[in-house]
Amino acid sequence: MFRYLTAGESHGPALVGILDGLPAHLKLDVGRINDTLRARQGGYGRGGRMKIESDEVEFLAGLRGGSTLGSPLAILVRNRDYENNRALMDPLTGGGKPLTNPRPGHTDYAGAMKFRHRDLRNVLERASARETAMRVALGAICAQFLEALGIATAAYVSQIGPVIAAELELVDPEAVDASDVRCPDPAAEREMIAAIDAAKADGDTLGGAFTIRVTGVPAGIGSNRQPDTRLDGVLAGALMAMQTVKAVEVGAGRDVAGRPGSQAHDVFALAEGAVVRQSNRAGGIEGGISNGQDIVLRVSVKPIPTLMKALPSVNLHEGTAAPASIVRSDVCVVPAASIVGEAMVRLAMTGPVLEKFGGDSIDETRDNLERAVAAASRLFDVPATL
Ligand code: EPS
Repeated sequence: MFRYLTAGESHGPALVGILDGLPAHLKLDVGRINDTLRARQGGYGRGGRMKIESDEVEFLAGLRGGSTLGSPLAILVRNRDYENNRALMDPLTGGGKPLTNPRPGHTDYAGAMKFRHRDLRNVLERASARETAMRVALGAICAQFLEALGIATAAYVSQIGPVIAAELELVDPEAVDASDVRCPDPAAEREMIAAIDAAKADGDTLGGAFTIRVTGVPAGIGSNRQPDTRLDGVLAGALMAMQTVKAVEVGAGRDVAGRPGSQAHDVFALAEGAVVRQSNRAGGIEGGISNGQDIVLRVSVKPIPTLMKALPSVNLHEGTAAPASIVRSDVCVVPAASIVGEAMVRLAMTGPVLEKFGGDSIDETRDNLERAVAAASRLFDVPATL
């Protein structure tokens, strides 16, 4: 069984992660993992924290000579900002003036009620999106596993606030990397940056959306066997389990609600003896199973809840009306969220891929995949008389 866990507070000593179930002999390029961590730190609209951090992964277990051993991987990303917050966050002696005014939309209030924390810092430290640095590191490892099987992900920002970019089928990763908002549509990019500047000047924040495409996915990943084995449920669940995410759409998504059936599906046709589709409204998944087309997911995120022009709140200690706590934060995290979303998709794909193809070494997994794909392509290759 493939699984992972993360731990770590935003201003504690480090983030840690365990990834269990990857096959042996997968050569890992650590430089590429660090490149992805750097990409998460970037994006127009980020706040002061990212100037302090310089995220890099350290391997503690499961890797020898750069290759996986088949044992659990244990990794660490240090929080440089811990040095500035030792008095607050030291695991043995940490403490300080409590935060008392919950931010509407943040975990502050619900978490305080749940854990009976009188200091909201005890909630926000784990709720902070700082934690996603570890998800990105773990996802970047899974990316190299998936890539060894020909499966890749690409993401781009398709909306920031009211600015919506042109829908793209083919995304050039270099154009995404070159864009400050990870949007390869230059006209939309300019408007997005202006929208972020305006929100910042107003003490406000902006949400948006990003699109993720998974290519090279063989048919047959996921299952209609049980609700929790359906691939669309697994992927949407993983993406909804990110801070700020409020909606996930697969393929044509919400649009199909208003279409007749004749315009909602992807009809079959034959081209040179092969089964083909002319559209991908299903987003590559039918009945919870990948159908061999690209998987396409659109993810909508809310504006982050820390506003410099604070929203109305209450002081929970004094029982008085008071503005929400203001802590250092970002104006817009959509570009960073697109990197985290890609990580979540990579993590969420890895389990079902391993369930389908198995393998204790990467060669065994690849052999199994090749055999399964070849067998599927021969499935209807029978004499017409049968
Ligand atoms: C973040 C780290 C945080 C915030 C932000 C994202 O750092 P700090 O709280 O020290 O400024 O910049 O967190 C939030 C958006 C949030 O709601 O907590 C990061 O590493 O992505």
